[in-house]
Amino acid sequence: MVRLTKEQVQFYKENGYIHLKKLIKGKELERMSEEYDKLFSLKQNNKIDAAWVGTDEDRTGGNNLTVKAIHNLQMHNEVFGKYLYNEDLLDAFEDVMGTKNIVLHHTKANNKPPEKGAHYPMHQDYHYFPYEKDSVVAAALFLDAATPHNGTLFVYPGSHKLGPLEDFGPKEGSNFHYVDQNKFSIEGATPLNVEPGDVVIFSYFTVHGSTPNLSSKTRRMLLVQVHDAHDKPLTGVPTWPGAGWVLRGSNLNRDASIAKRYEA
Ligand SMILES: O=C(O)CCC(=O)C(=O)O
Repeated sequence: MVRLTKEQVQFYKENGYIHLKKLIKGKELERMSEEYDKLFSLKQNNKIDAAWVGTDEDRTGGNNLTVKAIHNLQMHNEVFGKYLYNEDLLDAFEDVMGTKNIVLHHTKANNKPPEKGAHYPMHQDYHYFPYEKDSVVAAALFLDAATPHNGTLFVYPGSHKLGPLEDFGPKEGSNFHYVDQNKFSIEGATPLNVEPGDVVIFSYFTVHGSTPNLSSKTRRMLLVQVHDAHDKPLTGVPTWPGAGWVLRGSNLNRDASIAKRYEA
């Protein structure tokens, strides 16, 4: 059990993110690392290109930079499901979210291949899944050390206080969402130099992104997105497998009627 200190909680409140060093370690980290590699190797022929390069159609052509992404990790291997119940992770979520009732939104692994790992433009996750009480929080677990040279995460400290920013993606003909790249340039952002096992927790309003991976090594990361059990989506019901799964506490609002039994 690793509860956040008052100073860490205050840092999160001020900055919209917190970098937790070596939160995941030992056998758990080793197994996740092994299963992550096996998964990407097994699925290499599936369509998993997810690079953000203008329009959606551009994703697999015209640019040799790519990110490989696999969603719903808990549907692939038990280690990822067990990770969702990691007490240290849940303690950290509870401490920054200020609730004991935490449910899953979705999971995703982003794999930036050596020499051609694409960047992520600066964005807020809010635009993908807005919620009434804005309780959505992400945890990025790094399986490899990452620096600005191999595509680490960059954040704009304090940007979570700005609320929803103008969404530029759709204006520019893309289904991706991103903020004004001149106002929120990657050069002006703060890089988080991470080591394997480090977790960065951030609000869905925190402006973040990453540089390309031009190094000779893969940069592996996986994301867990959660929200307060008693918060509601502003746009439809989430359809990710496992969405709404209670990770800590309980969900008093969960509808138990038979008619709703197939709903997330
Ligand atoms: O993988 C990265 O570097 C950034 C990922 C990210 O921001 C996202 O998937 O929303």
